[in-house]
Amino acid sequence: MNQAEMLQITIRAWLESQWILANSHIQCSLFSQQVKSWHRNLSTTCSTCSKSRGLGHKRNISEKKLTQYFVDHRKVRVIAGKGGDGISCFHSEPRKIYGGPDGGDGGDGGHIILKVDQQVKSLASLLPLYRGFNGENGGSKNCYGAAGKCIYIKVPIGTMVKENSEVVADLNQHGEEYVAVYGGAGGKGNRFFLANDNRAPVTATQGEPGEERVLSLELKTMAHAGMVGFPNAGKSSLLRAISNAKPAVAPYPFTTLNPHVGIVHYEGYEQVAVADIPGIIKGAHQNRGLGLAFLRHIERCRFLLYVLDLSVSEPWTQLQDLKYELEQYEDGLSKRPHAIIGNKFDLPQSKSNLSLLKEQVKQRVIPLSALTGENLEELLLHLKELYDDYVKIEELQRCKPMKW
Ligand SMILES: Nc1nc2c(ncn2[C@@H]2O[C@H](COP(=O)(O)OP(=O)(O)OP(=O)(O)O)[C@@H](O)[C@H]2O)c(=O)[nH]1
Ligand SMILES: [Mg+2]
Repeated sequence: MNQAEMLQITIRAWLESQWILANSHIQCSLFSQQVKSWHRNLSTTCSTCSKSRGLGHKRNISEKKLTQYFVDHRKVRVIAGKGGDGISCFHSEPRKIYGGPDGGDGGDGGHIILKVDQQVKSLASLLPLYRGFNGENGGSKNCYGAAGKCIYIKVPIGTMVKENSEVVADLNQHGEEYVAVYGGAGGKGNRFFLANDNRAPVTATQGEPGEERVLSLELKTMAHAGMVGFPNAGKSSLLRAISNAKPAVAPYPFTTLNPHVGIVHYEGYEQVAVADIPGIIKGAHQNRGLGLAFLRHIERCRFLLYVLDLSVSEPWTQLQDLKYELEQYEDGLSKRPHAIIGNKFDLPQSKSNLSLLKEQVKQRVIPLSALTGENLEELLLHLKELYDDYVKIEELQRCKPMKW
């Protein structure tokens, strides 16, 4: 082998080694890309990775937006389905000319039913008009038409149904149903009219139209305890302190525009529902302020928590005014089992106001601070006592106590 051939072999070997090196580089980069894509795929499905990435917390809905979602009054027009028509026809087949009447009946129209669903929290999803399904017409060969399906309208617990301002139904239990309108009966086919004196009837009747009603649905908050107080007394702050509910809190009146319900958990899985009812003002029974709309919610509560602002002078006048408003709205409403709460006990002027309040009011007053959490235990224990008394009374009257 001469020198030139030796040089050629070395160059070829060097080129081959370079090619292998380049190839392995390409493969490596392809592999690393593959690993990256696996990682990307894995990271999207892996719960720990997604946790570490920090999913954004769902923001609380503002009170203003909540007002759009929370609807506690709706007028609906409900029209049940029409019954299907019966038909008139005669059976005929080869060698059987006079087969007799065989027109089937029409199917009944579908009802429209209000059904309580505890998942539904407001009347916002209700439409202004519901039309039921019509029944099918009857057919030849004695075929009956199919009945129209029922339409179920889901409503929240505590829905009151009124017609011409008269209460026609009060729906308080999960799963309870109220037939708002009945579907029309199906018409009769001519087979129905077959009789000894009429062997070939041609009569068939039409289906009846479905019922039609205009109903107003009103939602009354169902809770064991209802917090009643003037605006800014600290009702929402108190509800936040004793439950997981998150009503808006701000240093101006009428922050809360809708009732909020919070659940207080006790031992043995007992749950007491407490409602924060928007502020009542003097003249609320004449529809001043947020007015009658919210007195209606108080009516449903089994016992009341009067929340007074101890930082304001003469706090007993708040209690008198609140009781007066409730009494004007409904006789005996202010006398329901109740507790009197003196809030904002942490403020300096509250101490002297509390002793004055105790002189004026003979009942027990629970001083506390929703802001600092001072003396909340006393309220929670008293709330349980009120709840236990309510359950006992319901059981004595052989009624089922409301469970949340
Ligand atoms: N110092 C002090 N401030 C409180 C206490 N409780 C509530 N506040 C303040 O009082 C103001 C009104 O509180 P809210 O809880 O919004 O009062 P509310 O009764 O729900 O008011 P409306 O929703 O308007 O009816 C807020 O600025 C609270 O921070 C308390 O115990 N101590
Ligand atoms: Mg409030």
